[in-house]
Amino acid sequence: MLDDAQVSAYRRDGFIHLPQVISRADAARYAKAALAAQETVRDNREGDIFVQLLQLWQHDETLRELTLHPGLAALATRLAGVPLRLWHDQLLIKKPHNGAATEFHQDQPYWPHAGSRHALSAWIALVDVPVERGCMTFVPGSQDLQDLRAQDLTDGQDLFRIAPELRWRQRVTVPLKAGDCTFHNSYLAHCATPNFTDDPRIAHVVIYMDAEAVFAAEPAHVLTDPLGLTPGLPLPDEHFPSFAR
Ligand SMILES: O=C(O)CCC(=O)C(=O)O
Repeated sequence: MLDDAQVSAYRRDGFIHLPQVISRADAARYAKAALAAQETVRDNREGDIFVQLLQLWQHDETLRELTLHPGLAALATRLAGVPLRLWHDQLLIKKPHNGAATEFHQDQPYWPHAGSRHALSAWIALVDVPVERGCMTFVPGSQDLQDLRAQDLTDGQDLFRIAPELRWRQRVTVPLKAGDCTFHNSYLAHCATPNFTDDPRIAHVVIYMDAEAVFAAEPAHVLTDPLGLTPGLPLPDEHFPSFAR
């Protein structure tokens, strides 16, 4: 459970670090499933930043358990303060010595949602993720910037071109042990270091959105484009399960 001080800190800073949301043993079990999923699930991303596998909850029984975990959804709901549904999950695997940072960006501008009161991601470390293996860095408070265009996460200067004041803000880098998690607001500026180690960095990310937000025709998105959704209507539970009680 989260106390009021933790919820207030999340709402002020836009992120929170929660140690051991799952045990190390469970993290190891999910890491094994993640590595196996690389053989069966198509990589959605070109380039060196990370391998991106989407919708594990639809492809893998073991990872489905993590994505749809009611305890994790309850933490997200308490932080968000609104009923949530799953937007999507993703495994983000930085290969050993991948040589590329995930550059500063916000998440929300990539997504075709309108009327969202809150969206957030649970970034769960399935292996130890020290700074050298590609942990996340956040700009606390940057979630207040909600009118920026989408930023290029391959370009380290892109966010600062459109929000130059962010360059001078304090950054917080959060190494995670296997089983630890961070939650971050969908508007929070964040990045991740390259993987300088001999082992893969494996993160499972569960993205929650406002259950009542509606589909917007733009921007295009790989998950909604094939579904023929109607702009202005909530996303269908069948593809985006609701955690609302
Ligand atoms: O894990 C990474 O490299 C970046 C993750 C990220 O940007 C996110 O989860 O929103």
